[in-house]
Amino acid sequence: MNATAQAFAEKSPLVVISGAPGIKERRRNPLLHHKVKDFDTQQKVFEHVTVDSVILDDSDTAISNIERVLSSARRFSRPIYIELPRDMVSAQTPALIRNREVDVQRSFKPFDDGGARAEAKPEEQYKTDLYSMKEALEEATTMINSSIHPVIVAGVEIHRFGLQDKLLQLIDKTNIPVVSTVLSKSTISEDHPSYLGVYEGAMGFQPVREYVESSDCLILLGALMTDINFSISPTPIEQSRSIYVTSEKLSIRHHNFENVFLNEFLVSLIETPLGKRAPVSIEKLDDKSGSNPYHTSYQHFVAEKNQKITVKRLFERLNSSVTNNTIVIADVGDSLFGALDLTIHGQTEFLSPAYYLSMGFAIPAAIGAQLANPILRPIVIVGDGAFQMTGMEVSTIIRFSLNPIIIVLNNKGYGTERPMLDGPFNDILAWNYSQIPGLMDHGKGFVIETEDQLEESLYAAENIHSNELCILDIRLDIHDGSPALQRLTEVLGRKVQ
Ligand SMILES: Cc1ncc(C[n+]2csc(CCOP(=O)(O)OP(=O)(O)O)c2C)c(N)n1
Ligand SMILES: [Mg+2]
Repeated sequence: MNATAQAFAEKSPLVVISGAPGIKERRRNPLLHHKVKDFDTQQKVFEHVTVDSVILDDSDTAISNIERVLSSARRFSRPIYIELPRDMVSAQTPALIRNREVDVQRSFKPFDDGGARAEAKPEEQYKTDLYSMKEALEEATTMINSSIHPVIVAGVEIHRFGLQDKLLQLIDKTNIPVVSTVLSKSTISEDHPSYLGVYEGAMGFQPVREYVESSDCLILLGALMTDINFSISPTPIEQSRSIYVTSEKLSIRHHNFENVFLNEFLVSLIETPLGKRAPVSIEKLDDKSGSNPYHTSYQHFVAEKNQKITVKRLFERLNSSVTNNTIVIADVGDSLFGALDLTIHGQTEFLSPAYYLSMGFAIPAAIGAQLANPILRPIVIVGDGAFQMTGMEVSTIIRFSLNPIIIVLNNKGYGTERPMLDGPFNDILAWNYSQIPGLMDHGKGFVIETEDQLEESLYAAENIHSNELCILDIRLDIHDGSPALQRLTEVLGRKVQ
């Protein structure tokens, strides 16, 4: 349920397929095992975290209903729910009719996307309104061409709706610089010359924040307006300087345009007469913030013998393990904050639940990511607290012969919480993470206390144990934290008090 809620909040098109008692078993409403309340309770619960759902209780309509819900998942890039009573598994359906018109809207339930689209609308209202589009384009073109330093904020919908190539076309045509959000990190390769960095409000790299927040024309493409993405900043983004388009709405300054959506708007924008500018770069070697991901220590790590490992040094070293053949998966906590400073070379090679922020994402996500793309080796960065929630999925990892490198940030508990409010509730049982491969009789575990042990272990994980699961237990000081975490907890701590 929580995973589905996370997918809903972060616009991931998840398909939940759920078994149910057979239709014939339901007569006289018996107390069957697994039943919560009524036979439709499960569907009703899931309706709150899905955009469409169906119980396949009629073989005549089953196919069209499946097509409809799958189509809803694609349109809204959000989860759907399919329930299959057990005596319908082998039911015969009428022959499949191809190219059927799918009524996406038929069972679409209203949801509130932070005010974006609080009401369900009939399907035709999701078709682009050409008049609205024409006016929007005129206004957007004038605003962009007359601006002094525009910047594109590439949001997570660029990835969810497969619009990366279109984004690149817009950037190449205009030379407008681009940032990602925390949730959309690596939507564009971080080596792209027009890429400035991740915009993270107050916890981010200062020159990127200053560039974005002083822009006179922010082009927000498919970004979720979340606190983590945007507002934890002394000078947040202003609507009066923004073009804000998603798969559900478009506004330019304070004007709202009906029925103009991200994909069509982006395509049209590429075709409009937008001027080409001189390329922009920001001063990447400035290290005022103390956490500059472009600083030389990030590029050329040299391990110091017997030097106790710290979070900052760990990520500096990890940066050189991130290549075109890896995908970085970061769990919630300092795993995410530290990982934001890694440079991701490929497109969509960084995954993290950076909005809903539910702990326990990374280990199961590694299974999905590697099965979906076996070429990429996952580098999984996970806190000890998060690992204790879902870490047993390493068993599935081994069963499917997957080979992620799992970096456990072992700081004896909920490190992210300690600076805000500390107490015994932040402590967890100390596990010996490096012995898990031994327990499962597969893979290799390492204990890391110092920089040189980190260097040796990563070398072994990458060269000697490259085909198997590796778990690195990074023994950190209990109060250590990334520079980004220190800034974030300072802001949040003030709010909690
Ligand atoms: C399921 C869930 N429960 C609680 C939280 C609140 N929370 C955010 S970070 C955190 C601590 C995470 O601990 P750990 O995984 O060890 O990472 P660390 O903070 O130590 O880096 C908690 C409890 C959450 N985000 N998700
Ligand atoms: Mg921890």
